[in-house]
Amino acid sequence: MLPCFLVFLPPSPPLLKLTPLFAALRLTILSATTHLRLDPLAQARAWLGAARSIAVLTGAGISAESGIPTFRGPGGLWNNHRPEELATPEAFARNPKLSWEWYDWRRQRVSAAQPNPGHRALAGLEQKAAEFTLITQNVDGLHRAAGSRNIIELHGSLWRIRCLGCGREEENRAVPLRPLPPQCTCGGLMRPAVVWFGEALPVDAIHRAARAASQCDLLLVCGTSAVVYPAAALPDQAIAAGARVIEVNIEPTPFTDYAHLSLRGRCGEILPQLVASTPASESPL
Ligand code: BV8
Ligand code: ZN
Repeated sequence: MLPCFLVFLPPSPPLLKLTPLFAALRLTILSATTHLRLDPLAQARAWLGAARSIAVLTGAGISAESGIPTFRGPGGLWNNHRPEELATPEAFARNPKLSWEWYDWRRQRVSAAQPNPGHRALAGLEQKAAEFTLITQNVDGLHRAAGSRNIIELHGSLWRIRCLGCGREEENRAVPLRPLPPQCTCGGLMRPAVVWFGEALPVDAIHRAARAASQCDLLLVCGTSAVVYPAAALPDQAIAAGARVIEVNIEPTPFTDYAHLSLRGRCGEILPQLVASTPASESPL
């Protein structure tokens, strides 16, 4: 990056002789460092407006303003159980009823919640962008409820259940879900159709996500602590492929130093501002 102090170096007397040359140099530096001066939100809008292909990666933070506890934030704990303890095949095998009571509690919280302005802003952005892919780690289904369409649910959905016996999978929106644990018509035990820690992600989902991240012009990373893999590797893949990456989070994350821009604030406040003035994408980046 160009040493910015150069930008503000007043022309010293000897340099006056070089005035035309100095002025030209200064102009070059000024134009080359334009991006250093636009306020971050304006810069983000400019990049978003110029992007032809946009991808977005979201985490629990985007649903926080809908009243859904995040994994690592306040209220993340359930009955003194850390989510990572409950979201595992071992926890389910140990006590399927306890695991289902947690998922049924989360389904009840989500069914009482509404998408927030952050979810809706992304649904609006999808309408404007020439190419748009929404990659979410969330299993709450609030992006779809907000009107987003091209969604990759990397970690599955709270609203689908799968039989451990015959493998049959179905959509189930019963709230509360009774009896717990639910049984399949084959008599098998049903589990939530989510990806638990230690389990592989659906191959199709992770391939589509990796492709979207490495082919986009701009990746928005919203409300994620960026610590759970392989999802947390997607921003690095986007940067490696030459995309610009903008992070939106109320606090810094392990990814912040790598982002081209990190906008500090709540998704429900920043995303509407970001998307509102973004023109429908015509020009390539
Ligand atoms: C796998 C579904 C292998 C279930 C979930 C050591 C190093 C690297 C990796 C590993 C390792 N040890 C183990 C692993 C692998 C592990 C992993 O990454 N562990 C982490 C903890 C280190 N990954 C796995 O196990 C994956 N599988 O690796 O399989 C394999 C391969 C082949 C064959 C067999 C096996 C599976 C990972 C998926 C697990 N399932 N969810 C359920 O939901 O019940 S993960 C779950 O946790 C979420 O989906 C999400 O991914 C993650 C939580 O992260 P976030 O969404 O970011 O939420 P968090 O609370 O952490 O942060 C919220 C953020 O929002 C914060 O930054 C906060 O500041 C911000 N925020 C809050 N409010 C707002 C906001 N921002 C803006 N606005 C606001 N209003
Ligand atoms: Zn079955």
